[in-house]
Amino acid sequence: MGNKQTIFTDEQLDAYQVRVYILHGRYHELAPHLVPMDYTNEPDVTVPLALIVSMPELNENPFKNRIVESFSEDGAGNLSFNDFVDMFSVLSEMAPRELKAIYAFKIYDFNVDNFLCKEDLEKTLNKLTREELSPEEVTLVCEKAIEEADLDGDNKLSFADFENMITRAPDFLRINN
Ligand SMILES: [Ca+2]
Ligand SMILES: [Ca+2]
Repeated sequence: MGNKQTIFTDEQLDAYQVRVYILHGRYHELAPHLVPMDYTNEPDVTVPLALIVSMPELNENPFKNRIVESFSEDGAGNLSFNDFVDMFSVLSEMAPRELKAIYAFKIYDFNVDNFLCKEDLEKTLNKLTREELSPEEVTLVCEKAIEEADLDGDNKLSFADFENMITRAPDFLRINN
């Protein structure tokens, strides 16, 4: 975080610091027994997934567990304060599209093998549509999506294939609702 000053204007930096300050208050509130108020020495603390997903921003989100897992350095959903800040930055409306794409890919990769296979996409589509499509429709849409986006023909989507897919179907970037 040391080079933020060179990337951001003073005004943006102030806004960033205020946001981090507010987020720290909320991080502390989630687990007052774990999280100290004084964070100047960046203590080695994490808050478990079960507490994070109870937050109003995530509570109703069908991807909540995958979102938290994707931002946790240990992969199991325990978030350090830095992970927590990163998560809210990506979920914010202002997040750059490229960053959203990177995390959407991680979130949809349910079996964490760095590819989106048909099963990953089916789970994703079921969640995005809140189970409103029939299993046949889901299979059809996912087969079609892979067929159209799969640039190297291995029948699964790498990140490059996924970027190809979201240029046609930007709805796949709506991870925050
Ligand atoms: Ca996968
Ligand atoms: Ca492929």
